[in-house]
Amino acid sequence: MRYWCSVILAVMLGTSAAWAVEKIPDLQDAMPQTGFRSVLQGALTASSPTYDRAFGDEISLNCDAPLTDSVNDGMYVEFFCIKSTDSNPVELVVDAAGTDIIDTVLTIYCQNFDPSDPLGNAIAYDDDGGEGTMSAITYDDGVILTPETVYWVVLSTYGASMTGTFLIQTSENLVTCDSVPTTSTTWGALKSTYR
Ligand SMILES: [Ca+2]
Ligand SMILES: [Ca+2]
Repeated sequence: MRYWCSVILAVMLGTSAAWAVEKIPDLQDAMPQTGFRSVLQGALTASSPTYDRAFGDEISLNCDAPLTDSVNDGMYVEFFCIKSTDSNPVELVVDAAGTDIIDTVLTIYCQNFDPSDPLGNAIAYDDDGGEGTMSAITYDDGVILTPETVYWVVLSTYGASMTGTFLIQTSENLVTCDSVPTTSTTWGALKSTYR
């Protein structure tokens, strides 16, 4: 309740100082999540990288989903390099049973995902499409990824100072791209942004 009171207060105050102090994106020590699996998992902690989370609603398969700036700057974030193995929709569901972040946000970006430009290059965004405040992009959303093409799944908190574990169940046609030769190049380019 105290959280929601804070949210309401923050809305009333607009973009005032009710939200946490902004942080500078820091991906220096972030590591890409790899592995061939249908589960994406990890934890957001006080040492996680941060970015200025966007806000959105619509899906665009042309990598131009209309995202807008949000007041939620400096959100903890983790991102996964993924690809689809076919032309069917993909599904990603934040599993409440394996997640203790109280409110997640899930975004899929086309390559490249640039944390310093969170409004660009997105294909899908979801805040509360899953259980409670958990995020989910489901089959009926129709998010079709071009096979063998790199995309980025970005999992962040909704609000400031939220931490905890997360577990994202994914469809079988979604795999992480450690076997994709461009991964290291992509990651290097991403990290070089902050060096
Ligand atoms: Ca912002
Ligand atoms: Ca949410």
